[in-house]
Amino acid sequence: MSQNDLVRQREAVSKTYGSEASDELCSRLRSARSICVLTGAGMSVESGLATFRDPGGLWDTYRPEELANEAAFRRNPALVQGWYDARRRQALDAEPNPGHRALAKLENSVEEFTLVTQNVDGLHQRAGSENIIEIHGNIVDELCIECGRPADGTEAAPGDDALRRCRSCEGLLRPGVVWFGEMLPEGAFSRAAQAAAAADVFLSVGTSSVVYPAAELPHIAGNSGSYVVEVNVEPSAAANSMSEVLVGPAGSILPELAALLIQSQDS
Ligand code: BJW
Ligand code: ZN
Repeated sequence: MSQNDLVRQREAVSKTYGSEASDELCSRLRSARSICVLTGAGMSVESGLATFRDPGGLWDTYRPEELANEAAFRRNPALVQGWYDARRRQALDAEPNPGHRALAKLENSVEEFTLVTQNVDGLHQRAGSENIIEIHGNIVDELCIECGRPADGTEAAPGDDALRRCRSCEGLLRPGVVWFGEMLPEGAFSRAAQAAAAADVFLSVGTSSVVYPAAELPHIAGNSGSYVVEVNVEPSAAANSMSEVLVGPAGSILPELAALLIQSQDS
């Protein structure tokens, strides 16, 4: 988005844009019984992992249609397995950042908390979050593309064609993530939509809000009366429909939000 687009987008709406929570958000957070958070790739930038669509992101080199769908995998399995192997190693080597840890703290400070993540890197779990719905799967998992049998890790030794295959049927192993055109894990979206609708405060963190059905969640929350807040280094495609937009890195803003809530409970 150009600087002019950004200014126009900011002028077009009357809501709060800033890096600090408004008084309204402070009071909504303090009285919230239920909080739901949706996270995207921006959440893990401060852990050293690239986003998809930002300059220098994962799709600067390959377009999504070359990698993140079943047809691409069948066309060039070595490329796709190799790309996911590299990303799996990066995810396992990365550490949760202060934003991940702040969400884990938030979970312990409110009666109901649901974390819906589009991320496949497992960093929320490693930061201590518990009630997590991984709507796009997890990069650590692998399964057979033909029979669905989960890999057990012993398939790692490459065969003649250097591709990992299923022990039962010799089918190719694919990552346990959700590609374009595929259904989300069973029940995952309906549970996420329920949590969004029940939330007093809904946070949309580090996502461009262009991939569906995840991008519906802030609207579901807003239509059910939630106070819907975006946390992003720049306003996303959904910024206009937010109650408030906090512009800045998740690793700084989320710890501030968690501190607001925790301090108010201590006093
Ligand atoms: C920071 C930051 C910092 C940076 N702090 N912020 C309705 C309308 C139109 C299309 C569809 C529709 N419904 C379904 C579709 C089709 C499709 C879709 O959405 N297409 C659109 C792109 C047009 N959806 C699907 O196919 C989904 N399935 C489905 O709907 O099933 C039903 C169905 C089945 C069959 C036929 C029809 C329907 C599945 C979607 C799967 C998405 N998969 C991917 C790949 C996962 C595997 C992998 O990891 O490789 O998931 S795509 C990719 O995008 C990945 C992400 O989870 C997802 C979202 O990206 P995200 O997280 O938002 O990242 P970015 O890079 O886009 O944004 C990063 C943001 O961070 C930016 O805003 C930065 O500013 C910000 N940021 N630093 C805070 N420090
Ligand atoms: Zn198989």
